[in-house]
Amino acid sequence: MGKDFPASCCAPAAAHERAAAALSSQAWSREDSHRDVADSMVSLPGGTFLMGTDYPGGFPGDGEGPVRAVSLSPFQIDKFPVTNTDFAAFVQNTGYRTEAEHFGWSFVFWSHIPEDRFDELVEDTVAAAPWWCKVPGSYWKQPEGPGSSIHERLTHPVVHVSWNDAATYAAWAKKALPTEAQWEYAARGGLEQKLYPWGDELTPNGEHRCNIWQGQFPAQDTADDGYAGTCSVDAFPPNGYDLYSVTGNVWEWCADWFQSSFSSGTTLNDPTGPSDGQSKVMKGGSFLCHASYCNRYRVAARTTNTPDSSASNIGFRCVRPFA
Ligand SMILES: [Ca+2]
Repeated sequence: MGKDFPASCCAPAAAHERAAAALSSQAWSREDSHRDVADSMVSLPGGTFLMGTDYPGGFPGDGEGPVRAVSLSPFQIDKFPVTNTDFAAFVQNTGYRTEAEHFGWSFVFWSHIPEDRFDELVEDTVAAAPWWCKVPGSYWKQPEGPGSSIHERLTHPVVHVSWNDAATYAAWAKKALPTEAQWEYAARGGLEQKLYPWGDELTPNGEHRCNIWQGQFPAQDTADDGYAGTCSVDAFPPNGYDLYSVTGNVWEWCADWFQSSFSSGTTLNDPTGPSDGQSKVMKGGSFLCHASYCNRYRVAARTTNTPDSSASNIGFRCVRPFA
């Protein structure tokens, strides 16, 4: 499997039939939280930066290049991806049910499903990416389906949230999803044209700086970085702008519709992407990204998924205009 393999390694797209929406109340107490990282935002001055990459080890088909100048107005962005604690507060306040709940299932990575319950829990797998399992009853609060919980993962990023879910949360929080340009500018942390939020070396001085995959994908994750699956949003040091968990851990939804061709002509001001499309941009890579298979944990890397898709490695963070 080479680098031409489609983005289904990153996160599978769902072919959903719309289900009738019905609100339900879900009990939750914020006192269950170990720590509250909600509403921690950083203010960024904006300005002009170089977006994208011409790095030869990237994925030209993803539209990572060419490098182009982008100018941004000042904005604020969450230091952390939205956590399970954050999302629980939203659900408690609004009674919101995610699309995974409406559809009755989501995608779970195969090795996170208990071996002795695999046949019971898994309804189907993705033909082109059989490590993605359709698990009825999996959603943000039951990340591996019935019998699983987020109890020990309250400071982990929420997962199994679709783009539509993320946008609804953002509106509730009086925020918005970041444009891809905002996300990438913030992720770069003030560095120019570096591969990662901290520089060009994946493991400086042998230290892991993000939660990705080690070992043989998809058979064995040796978790040399300390984690197989998601980890707490503050498990690794922040970048130069004090943003945590920028690369690895979970993919993060952006506001933009996906396109794969850009020009490098004139400086773009506050670009928001195409006016319509089929799927949304995701940035940052996830705990499934691996150097030999999907090195999309670089700041310029990108992938895409349909707005109603969800999986166990997709989350988000929010922005708001500089007040
Ligand atoms: Ca890991």
